[in-house]
Amino acid sequence: MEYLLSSQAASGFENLRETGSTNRDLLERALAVEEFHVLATDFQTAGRGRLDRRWEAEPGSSVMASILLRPKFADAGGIGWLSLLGALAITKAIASFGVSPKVKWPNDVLIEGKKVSGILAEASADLSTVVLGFGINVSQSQLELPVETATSLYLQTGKQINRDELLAKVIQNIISLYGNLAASEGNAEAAGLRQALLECSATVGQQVSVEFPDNSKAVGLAKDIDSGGRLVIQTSSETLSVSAGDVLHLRSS
Ligand code: BT5
Repeated sequence: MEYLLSSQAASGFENLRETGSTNRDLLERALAVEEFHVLATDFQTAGRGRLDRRWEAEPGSSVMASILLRPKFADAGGIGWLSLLGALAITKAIASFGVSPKVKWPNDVLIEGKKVSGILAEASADLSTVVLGFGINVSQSQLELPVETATSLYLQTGKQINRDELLAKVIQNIISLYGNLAASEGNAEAAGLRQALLECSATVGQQVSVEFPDNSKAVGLAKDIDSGGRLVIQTSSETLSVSAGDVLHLRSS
């Protein structure tokens, strides 16, 4: 697969036919590459999700890539926005192919309630670098997808979308949204990022159940996303700001 458009959009670009994880590879190479270097692959044998979960996709069926960022924000809250920034960049890119995606906090892009894309932001040990990795399901049939809750752009549009064109748009959107966030010193409100995200949020305004990494749970109304990218939940007894957890959208009865 040729990635001509994508290589023009990034400051440096490599596509590997196969690797373990583009996030792992780019973190290992963090000191050797420039900001906005992109590593893409046609197949991952150990694709990572959050909390040791897996990202799985058949060879050549999806966009899988990671981009290197070196955030130096005066407002430390900006770091907490990076996976949401990635989700917004993907949402805008996908919308240009005629679908209506939404962002599910903290790192999913959904079309009609099904997951078409997942984002994983990982920092280097010295915190100088953040690698923003993303998988976008492009050409899979339902049988080729790893879980029932997943969908692909092919299933949603009936069209085979060019992966280079899609990845180039995502890279351009990430660089542009990140430029605004950096110019606002990491303040997502001043950068217009918070407003743009709220406009396509599938989560804010919903009754949700949140499962925390320690397996405890909270149920309430998702009210807002705060300056650190945390989900603000109103439960029957308190207001919680959640920085990590899995959200289940509850149907209103
Ligand atoms: C994510 O984690 O959604 C983040 C996925 C990030 C993947 C990219 S690919 C390029 C880069 N390199 C990496 O190694 N990773 C990044 P999480 O929210 O934890 O969701 C993981 C869950 O999504 C799994 O447990 C499955 O239930 C589901 N899943 C796995 N593969 C999927 C797929 N192709 N489409 C939709 N859902 C999937």
